[in-house]
Amino acid sequence: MTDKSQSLADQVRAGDRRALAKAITLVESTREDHREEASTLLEALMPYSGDSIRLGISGAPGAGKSTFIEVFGNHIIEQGHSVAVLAVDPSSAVTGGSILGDKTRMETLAFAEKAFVRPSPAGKTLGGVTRRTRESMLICEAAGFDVILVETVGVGQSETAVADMADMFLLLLSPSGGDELQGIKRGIMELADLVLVNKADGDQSAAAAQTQSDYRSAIHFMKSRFDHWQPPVMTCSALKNQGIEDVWDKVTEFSLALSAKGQLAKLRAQQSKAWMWSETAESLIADLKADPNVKNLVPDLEAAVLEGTLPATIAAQRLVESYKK
Ligand SMILES: Nc1nc2c(ncn2[C@@H]2O[C@H](COP(=O)(O)OP(=O)(O)OP(=O)(O)O)[C@@H](O)[C@H]2O)c(=O)[nH]1
Ligand SMILES: [Mg+2]
Repeated sequence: MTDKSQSLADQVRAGDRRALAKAITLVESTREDHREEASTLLEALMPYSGDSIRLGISGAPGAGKSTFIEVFGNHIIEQGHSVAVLAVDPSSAVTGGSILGDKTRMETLAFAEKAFVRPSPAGKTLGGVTRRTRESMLICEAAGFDVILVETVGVGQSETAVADMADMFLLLLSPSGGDELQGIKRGIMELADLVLVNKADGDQSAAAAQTQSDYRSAIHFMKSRFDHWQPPVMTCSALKNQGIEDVWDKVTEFSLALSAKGQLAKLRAQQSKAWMWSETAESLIADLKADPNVKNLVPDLEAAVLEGTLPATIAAQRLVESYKK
């Protein structure tokens, strides 16, 4: 362990904000020497992580995630907790960082003493972002945050990534007029431990109640993630700050139920194991792609596969064979 990593680890544990931000920047860095430093830092902080409620929050663009997190985060703080907000934002590569807008919507939370709001790095692959987010989560826990909110825009694959690192997955919806299920894929619905219909206010109240009842019937026929938990469907208004308490109560109820049955430890152990394998796969692929022999082969093989003259399976075999030599 280098002195540098150790002293950064100490500062993080002491609750030093700047050290925390620096530590996260370090794990987000793609520089080879930074990776090594990051690993020692993580190893030093690992024993102090894990003592939090990890909550994944997802919803379509405009569902009100940022507005919700602002009021929800403040409520959690009022209950005596401290909250870290991390974002997995696969769209930021395209939009150049919608999270910047988010920060302004989380105005009071971003400046609250017991909150830490971290935008996601822009321009990274989803895999890269989620790897860093998971590590950032551990760092925030070691820094003493006992509630971690991981936010993602619901565009498909990122929900699975977030559910894979959270204890509980909350799906935020807008009220919809009709009875169709907002184009939310069944797979995503099945991830949800709590479905929350936001914007249940003003002239959208009736639509919100309708949406709630539609989802209640839909979810009834789905397999829930945990034996002892039937995902509730609730309504709230982030804008009017209504129903937020009930959501937090449900979250703590879930967390207690999961811990009591020993399911939380089991879930996290499984998540860690899956993480190990996905890390292994990612670094193997990176290593393979950097191999000079492989590099030489790639253009021809890709061209042949694109033209349809070579089956992808055979091309893949050749790449792996040449890597192994
Ligand atoms: N009426 C009403 N409007 C809301 C509510 N929550 C959010 N909104 C509005 O919905 C719009 C989108 O809210 P955001 O919080 O930015 O939504 P988001 O899900 O973070 O959006 P992206 O970050 O773009 O994915 C804003 O104009 C909010 O003011 C609510 O409870 N009621
Ligand atoms: Mg937002």
